[in-house]
This record gives sequence, structure tokens and C-alpha cells, in this order.
Amino acid sequence: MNQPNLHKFPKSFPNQLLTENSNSNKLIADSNHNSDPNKWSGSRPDGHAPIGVMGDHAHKKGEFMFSYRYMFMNMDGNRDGTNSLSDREVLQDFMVTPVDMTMQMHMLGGMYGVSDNLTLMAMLPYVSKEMEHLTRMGGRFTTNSEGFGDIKTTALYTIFNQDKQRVHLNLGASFPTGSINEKDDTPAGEDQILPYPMQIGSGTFDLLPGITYLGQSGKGSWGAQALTTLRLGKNDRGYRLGNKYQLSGWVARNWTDWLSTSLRLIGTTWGDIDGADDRLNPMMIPTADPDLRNGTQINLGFGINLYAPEGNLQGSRLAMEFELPILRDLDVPQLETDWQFTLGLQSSF
Ligand SMILES: [Cu+2]
Repeated sequence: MNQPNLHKFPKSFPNQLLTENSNSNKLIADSNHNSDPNKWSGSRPDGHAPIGVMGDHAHKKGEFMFSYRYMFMNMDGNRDGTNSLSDREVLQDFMVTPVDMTMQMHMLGGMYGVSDNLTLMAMLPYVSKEMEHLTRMGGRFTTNSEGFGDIKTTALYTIFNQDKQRVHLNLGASFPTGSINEKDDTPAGEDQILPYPMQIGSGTFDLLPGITYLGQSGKGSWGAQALTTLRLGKNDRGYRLGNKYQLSGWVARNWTDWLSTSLRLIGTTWGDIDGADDRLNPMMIPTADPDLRNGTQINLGFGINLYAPEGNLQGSRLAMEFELPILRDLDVPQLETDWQFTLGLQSSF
């Protein structure tokens, strides 16, 4: 009587029953799959969200995951509200204008399933930035900064897990391990303190609360995440970066058992800086003005997830996501983000 249901049903039903039964047997046989076909499963290409989403998935008890992400962000030209602003227009109000900037980030991450409902996650970023400038006199110069950024830890706590849907809370904190004293040579002199966007860390303890929703069907999946960055107190230079609020929603489709593609909409809004680093002169360059930092941006992300369902690399992933802006509304003048790219490798044990 191990399969009582099968015996109790009349003969007119066996087709449907057999199909369901063989499906679940197949799932149970593959130890890496979720044993309950009604539960959301991570063991498929779209079992992870697009790679630009952080803290999108939880792990089973005892499971480890290591990840590496490379991010590249390109900012070219300034913006006033939703319109582009020429260098000459910025130089009417400031001695120097930023012309373009790139940011690269290497991020190492670890995840561990403490229980089926609680996953712990830690991320260590290494950031490098480069900014080009034009002065009112027509001179050009470049500044660079790099170093380890703020370490982030997050507890992912699952509050709903049935009908192939999942909801978890993202309870994160960011620690001020990144430098806020980055310096470089500028026309004003050697070893000058760099403006806010060229610093590596926030200098404050930040809370990173959020909530993530995931859903799956046979062919695809969808999800949404709200994430916030709330800065606490002020750093030892006497300022606090603006809070950040991000809302992201995505859909993904599995084409094979190793490939899925995704579309994502990402809305981000961030505030001005409260206080100021008194080593910076806000009359000189807009990036040194704490009241010209806020903005809102909506990006569209195109993603690919590759997943190894079997073999030596079973459970490993390679994923990419490319984001383009569809709306940018920035406090004048501010460098605009033109595109960004995330590449990630993930491996669980
Ligand atoms: Cu993971």
C-alpha cells in the first residue's frame, strides 16, 4: 500500500496519474532536484534570477554556493533632468566638469543554507573607477581610484514556499570597509581628495532590507524584488550618502535544460548626500556638491543564464545581463549611466 492513491482511483484516470507519478519519480531520482514537484526548484537555468539581481534565491539546508561577478558600468555625458547637457553648459557654472566615467567591480560571494528557510550570504566587492574631466580652460585630466568596497551580509528568510512560488525577506547590512579617502593628482595639486562618486565605500553602516518573490511554470519563471539601502548616522568625514530604493521585475524562459533568457525592468531612485566632506569644494566641480546627487533611472535588462544540469560541472552556472536605460532623470548636472553589464559564475556544493 505504498501507492494507495493509484489503486483507489477508477480506471478512467490512469493516464493523468501515471504522467504525474512518473514526473515526480524522475524528480526524486535526481538528488539535485527539488523532491516536491509543487515547490519552486532552483535546479534549472532560470532557477536563478537574472545575474544582476542580488539575493534572489535561497539554498537548501547544508548547501554552499560560491559566486564571482564582474560588473562594468559606463557613464558618458551629463544630464539635466531627462535631457542631455553639453560640457560647455556645465562649465558655465563650474570650473571643471566630469566628461565620462567607468566603474568596474569584481565581487566574490558566498551563500550557505543554515536551514531550508534561512540562507546566509556575504559579498566582498573590489571596485575600480576612472573619471575623465574637462576644465573651463580646455584642459583634460583623468583620476582613478580602486580598492575593496563595503562588505555586505544578508540573511534570506523564506516566508512562503508552495505552488511553485516563493517569497523571502532580504535582511542585509553593509559594513564601512571601503575607503572614503581616495586621492589622486588633479590640476589643483598632487594627492587631492576625490569627489563623492569616486570614493569606494559609503563610510556608514547601511541597512539593506528587501523582499523577493519568485514564481515558476514548466517553461519559464518570473519574479520581483524590492531592495533598499538605508544609511545610518554619518561617516567620519561628516556626511551620509543618499538612501537608495530599487524595484525590479523580470520574466525568464527556459529554451533547453541548460539555457534560459530573461527580460528585466529595474527602477532605481537615490537621494542627495546629507552633510559634506569639508575637503571638497562644491563650487569647483558638480561631483563635489552634495546637493546635486539625486536621481531616478529605469533600465531594461537582457539576460542569459547557462546551467549545467549534469556532468562534472553539475549545478554550475554562467550568466550575463546587459542593461540599457529607458528613463533617466538626474539632478543637474550629473553623469548619466549609458549601459552596464554583469557577468557571473556560480557554483554550489
Ligand atoms: Cu546561491
